[in-house]
Amino acid sequence: MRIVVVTPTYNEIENIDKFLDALKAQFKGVPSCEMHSVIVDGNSTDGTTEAVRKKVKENPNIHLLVEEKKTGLGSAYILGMKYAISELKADGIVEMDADFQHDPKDVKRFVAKLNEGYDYVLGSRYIKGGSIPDSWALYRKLLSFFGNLLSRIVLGLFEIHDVTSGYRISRVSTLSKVNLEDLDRKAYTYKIQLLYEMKMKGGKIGEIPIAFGLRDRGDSKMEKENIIESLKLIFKLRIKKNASFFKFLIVGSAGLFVQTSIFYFLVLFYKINPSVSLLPAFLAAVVTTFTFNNLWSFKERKIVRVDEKMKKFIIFCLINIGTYFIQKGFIVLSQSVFGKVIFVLLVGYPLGILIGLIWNYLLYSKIVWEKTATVIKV
Ligand SMILES: Nc1nc2c(ncn2[C@@H]2O[C@H](COP(=O)(O)OP(=O)(O)OP(=O)(O)O)[C@@H](O)[C@H]2O)c(=O)[nH]1
Ligand SMILES: [Mg+2]
Repeated sequence: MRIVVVTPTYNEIENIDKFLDALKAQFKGVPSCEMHSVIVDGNSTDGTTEAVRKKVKENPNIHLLVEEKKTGLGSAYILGMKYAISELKADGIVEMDADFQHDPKDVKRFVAKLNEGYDYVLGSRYIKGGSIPDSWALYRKLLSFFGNLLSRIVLGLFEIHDVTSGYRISRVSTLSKVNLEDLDRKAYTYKIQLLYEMKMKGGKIGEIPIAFGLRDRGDSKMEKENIIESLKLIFKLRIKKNASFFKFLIVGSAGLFVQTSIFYFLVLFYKINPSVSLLPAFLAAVVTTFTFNNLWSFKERKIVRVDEKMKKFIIFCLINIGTYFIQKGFIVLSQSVFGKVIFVLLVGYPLGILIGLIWNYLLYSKIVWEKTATVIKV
C-alpha cells in the first residue's frame, strides 16, 4: 500500500526541516507501506522552497510542487492530492500541516484506522482522548465549537465530532469518486466539503482522537474570511442537496393540478364514476411530470440516450402503475365506506395522492434518475 502525506507550506522556514525529519522518522514505523511526502509550497519568500529542494535531493520519497503564487490552503491541498493520485498512484492520502499542530507520530494510527476499512478518517479534537490547546483564546475555542456544531446540524453529519479538523487520511478508491475540481477551495472550506462529498459517495467515515498542538513556530496564516466562507458553503451544500426535492415538489404540484382538474371535471360535470375518471386524469399527470422532471428537477441526471430513455421510461411507467393503484385503492375504499362522491373527492382522493407522492419520490430518486459517480480527471 502506498501512502502519500500531502502538506502545504507557506513561509515555514522555521518548521520545515524539523518537520520533514520528524515525518521521515515516522515513516519507518508504518508497517508494510511505501511512504511518500508531497510538499506544496505557495512560492514562499523565506527560503522554505529551497530548504525542501535540498531535502528532495537527499530523499527520493520527498516531492515538491511549487505554485506560481500563494493561492490558499485549499487549492494547495487539492493540487497535492491530485498529484498523489495521478503521479504517485497513492492508495491513501494524509492531509497534514507543517507547523507541528498535527503530530507526525499520529501518521501510523491514521494508516491503521484506514486498514480497518474506513474511507476517510478524521483526527478528532472533540472525542475522548482528543484535545485543543489550553492556551487558545476563548473566541477561537468558541468559534471551533460552534462552527462544528452548526456544520454537523446543517449538513446532517451528526455522527462526526470534528468536521473542521485538518488532519486526515483518505482512501483513494473512494476519493476518486469525488470531483476534486468542484471543491470550494477557499482556505478551510474544502475540508468541510470534502468530508461531506466523501460521505455522499458512500464513504465510511471514522475518527481517531488527536491532541491538536499549538503552532510550533512561525506565523499563523489563518484568515478571518474563513468563517464567512464556511458559513456560505455549508448552507450552499444544504440547499444543493435539497434542490432536486424542491423542484420535484413544484413539478409534482403541476402534475397534481393537471390531474385534479381533469378528475374533478370528469366526476362533477360528466358524472363519470371516480374510479373510472382517475385513469385519464392520471395519465395526463404522468406525461406532465415525466417531461418536466427529466428536463428540470433532475437536470444534472438528465437521461439523454434513446435506449436508456426507453428503459427508464418503462421503469417509470411501472412505478406509476403502483402509484395509480395506490390512488385507485383509496378511491374505491372511500367509495365503499362513505358511499357519497363528495367524500371520495375530499378524503379518498387526497389521501391516495399523499401516499402516492411519498412512494413516487422514494422510487424516482432511487431508480429513474439514479446518480452516476463522476471520476476525477487529474
Ligand atoms: N501552499 C500554501 N500553504 C499554505 C497557505 N496558507 C497556509 N499554508 C500552510 O498550511 C498549513 C496550515 O496553515 P496555518 O497558518 O498553520 O493555519 P492554522 O493551522 O489554521 O493556524 P494556526 O493555528 O495559527 O497555526 C501550514 O503548513 C501553512 O504553511 C497557502 O496559501 N499556500
Ligand atoms: Mg497551523
